[in-house]
Amino acid sequence: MSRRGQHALLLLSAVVASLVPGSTAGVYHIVGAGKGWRVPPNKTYYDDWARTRHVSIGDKLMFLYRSGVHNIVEVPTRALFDACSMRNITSRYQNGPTIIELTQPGQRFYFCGVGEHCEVGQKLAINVVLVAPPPPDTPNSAAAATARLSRRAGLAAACLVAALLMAV
Ligand SMILES: [Cu+2]
Repeated sequence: MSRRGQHALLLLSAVVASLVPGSTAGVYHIVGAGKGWRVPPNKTYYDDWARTRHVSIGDKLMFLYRSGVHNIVEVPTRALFDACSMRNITSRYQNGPTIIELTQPGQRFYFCGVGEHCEVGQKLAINVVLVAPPPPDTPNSAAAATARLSRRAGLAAACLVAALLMAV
């Protein structure tokens, strides 16, 4: 990807982050930030990214990649994840970009099933935590409206990023 493309992606990540209030569920996390979902520059790239994120139930992971170049497989255990083993896949996604909604607490394990991409670090382990309920005095209608707005903004940003990925 060109430098310009990377900068635009970073900018869009920031835009998405700023549109989504931190206290409500439904935050979009662009996996790998400006790099998207690809063979990373180093083996700990996605680990390092995950460490900076607080991911809770109702949030979405956005994997930005081109169909056919990368994919996403999910495995149920750390052992399978560590071994990049596709013997027991629970989900597979291959039409990029992919948005995965996180509906359960606990560890989730994803990696790319193409070639040796997992072995060189295209893998993501993420811990999904329960989010505290909103304070009782929060007006429900306002919270719901905010959530709807966030979702729309996130989707719009995802479409923009996807278009950008195809263009560069
Ligand atoms: Cu890949």
